[in-house]
Amino acid sequence: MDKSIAGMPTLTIKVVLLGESAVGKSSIVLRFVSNDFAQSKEPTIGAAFLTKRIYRNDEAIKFEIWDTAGQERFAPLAPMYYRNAQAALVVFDITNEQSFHKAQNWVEQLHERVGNHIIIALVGNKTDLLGMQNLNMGVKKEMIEDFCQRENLSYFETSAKTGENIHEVFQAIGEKTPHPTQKARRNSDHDLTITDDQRIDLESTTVEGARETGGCSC
Ligand SMILES: Nc1nc2c(ncn2[C@@H]2O[C@H](COP(=O)(O)OP(=O)(O)OP(=O)(O)O)[C@@H](O)[C@H]2O)c(=O)[nH]1
Ligand SMILES: [Mg+2]
Repeated sequence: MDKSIAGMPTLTIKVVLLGESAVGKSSIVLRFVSNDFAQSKEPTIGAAFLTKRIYRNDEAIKFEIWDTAGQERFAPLAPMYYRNAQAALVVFDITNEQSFHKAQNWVEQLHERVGNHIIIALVGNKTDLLGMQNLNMGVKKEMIEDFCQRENLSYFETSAKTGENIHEVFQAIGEKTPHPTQKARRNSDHDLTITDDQRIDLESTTVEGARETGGCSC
């Protein structure tokens, strides 16, 4: 059920998820949008687009989410998705140091190419695995803290599996985004927008092995 209330001002926020393959980007989105989790999930091809509304006081926040593919062959597509985004979730797997270094690269790329026009949240996902791992195998806390301080980032630890902190990450982005008065669009329910449970999978000709944009699969 679309719970949007006619006439309610809606702040639309474009969010992009970036990070190495298999860190859990799609799982974070799935948990946020549908409160669901899939133990074995196919890697994303190109990117997926989903939307989700949340309600805060007397306004709605509509997240337009671009869930990018982490496989290296799709990396050239990323600027297309982050260029117009207001916020980025840069995700790594908290048990995998290599994925943290990749996240650092994404943050540096965003700062270089988008400057301060984008809100960045660093997300360490899969906290549910921490107890099961040898502690030495996880990403060192000091390393994360140093990086966040240096780059002035918010940091969240999440588990798409248990749902820990997933809603909080998006809520924090909603709070950090400048208020509607000048920037946000006020949409009525009659606007031609994509509703919460529709999704588009994009596959681009520019990438080897991928096909032409498929359009809406709804
Ligand atoms: N234990 C655990 N597994 C997770 C979590 N999040 C994702 N996974 C698993 O990790 C695997 C990869 O998850 P995806 O969400 O597909 O990862 P992705 O970052 O979207 O990967 P790409 O689409 O290839 O970029 C899947 O088998 C998920 O079930 C988590 O919080 N905890
Ligand atoms: Mg994915």
